[in-house]
Amino acid sequence: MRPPLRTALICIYIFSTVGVCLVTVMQNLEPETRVVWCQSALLADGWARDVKFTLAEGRIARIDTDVAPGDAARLGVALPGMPNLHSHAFQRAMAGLAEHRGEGSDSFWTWREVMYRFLERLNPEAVQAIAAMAQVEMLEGGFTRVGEFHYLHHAPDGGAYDDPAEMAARMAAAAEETGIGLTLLPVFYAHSGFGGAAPTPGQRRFIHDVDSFGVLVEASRRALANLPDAVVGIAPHSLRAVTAEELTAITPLAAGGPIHIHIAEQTQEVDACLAATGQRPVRWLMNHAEVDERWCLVHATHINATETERLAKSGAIAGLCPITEANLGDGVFPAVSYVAAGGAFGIGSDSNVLIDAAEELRILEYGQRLTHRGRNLLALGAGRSNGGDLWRAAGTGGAQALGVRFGLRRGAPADFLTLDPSHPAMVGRANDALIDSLVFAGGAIDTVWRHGRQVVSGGRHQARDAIQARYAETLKVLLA
Ligand code: NGQ
Ligand code: ZN
Repeated sequence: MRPPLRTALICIYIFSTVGVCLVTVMQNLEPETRVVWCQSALLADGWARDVKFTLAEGRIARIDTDVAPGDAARLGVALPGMPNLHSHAFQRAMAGLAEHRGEGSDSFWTWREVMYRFLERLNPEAVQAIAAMAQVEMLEGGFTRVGEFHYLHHAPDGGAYDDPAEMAARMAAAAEETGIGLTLLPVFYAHSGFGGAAPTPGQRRFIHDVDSFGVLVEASRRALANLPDAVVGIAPHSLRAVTAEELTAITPLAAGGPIHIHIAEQTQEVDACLAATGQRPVRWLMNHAEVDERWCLVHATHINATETERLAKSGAIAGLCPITEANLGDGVFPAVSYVAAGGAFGIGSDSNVLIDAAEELRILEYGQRLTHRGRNLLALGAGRSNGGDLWRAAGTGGAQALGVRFGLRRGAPADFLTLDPSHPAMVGRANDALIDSLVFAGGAIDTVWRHGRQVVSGGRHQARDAIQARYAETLKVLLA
């Protein structure tokens, strides 16, 4: 090549590289605006057709209905994303590994032993790798925000990490990688049973006193400070793990954020609570704490009629995790009477043994059908869609439990998914009938948008390949 020509080519290369860099920098500085058009959408005030969403700075800046797509990206049917109000991300990596029969009779408590042995091997890098994988599956499964009930705080020997919020920072890092909305619920855990019993060795990575927990909550806030629209609440683990005095002492640390607790999952725990306090867990909690809209009672599975009424009237959310509750043999929450009493609920993937918003709703409804030998039990009245009512109720309740608001409206977070109405399970359906098919007939999610960004296309998360490869490497070591 002649020297002048080479010089010219080098110059062109340099200028175009600099140009591309400048454009990239400017794009990053510009608040990203996108316009997408959906055939139909479930908006906060009902179904609409031919809907154009203008997305800016993570929010829905504008909604136009009955408009032509123009040059906007064309999508199918939009639904607001589902909040996942209860997750222990690390448990995803042991999904399916506790499904073979042991020597005695297997139960929640023997599963918990397996889980404790599994978590002994987890370091911060592994926790981030597993959490990212679980969050990818959550987004693909229709969940756009997760409430991480986070209790794996310390090193394997029980000693604190240099940064007390090391593990919280890993949750934030995973959320940054996957784009999921994060509500972090740092867990206070101090005892192995009622009456302030000392924790067992298997619990040493969870333990705080009231003072060190205050430090953790503050450090967790800092760890999430740069994550868009993150929320921090608190979670007393259960009445087994927290005394009355500790509960009173830590509640103010929520500072207006959500307060979650595991409450009455196992009959053994109800019996132990009765023996220790003379009251059942939900009754005890409502007598000892101001249970209101800030609260989420996870696994209020075992409640009697009085507790059902009281919880329903309190404004708190019942956190239901139907897949895990079935998997662990917990029992069936009395959802029909609770909803009839005006109770609010949301859904969570909890142990993450299987991650799918529609399937949580399906198992929730099927538990009621099997119990009552009826159909369409959680639809709110005659002529109403079972799937549609479940999606709206769990969405509204789940969002409240995670400190945000549910629904597609102007100014709301741009957190939504779209369905492909030509999918065999969806074809020929419209509006709520599409949600019925999603929940009960295996309809599929096509795209997912979170904080205004498309994170899932064709049912697949954009970072799935890399996150799955790292997860596979992590598991190779963990399960060796
Ligand atoms: C948890 N999971 O914290 O991971 C619990 C098990 C316990 C559920 N409750 C441990 N599903 O409750 O003590
Ligand atoms: Zn849990």
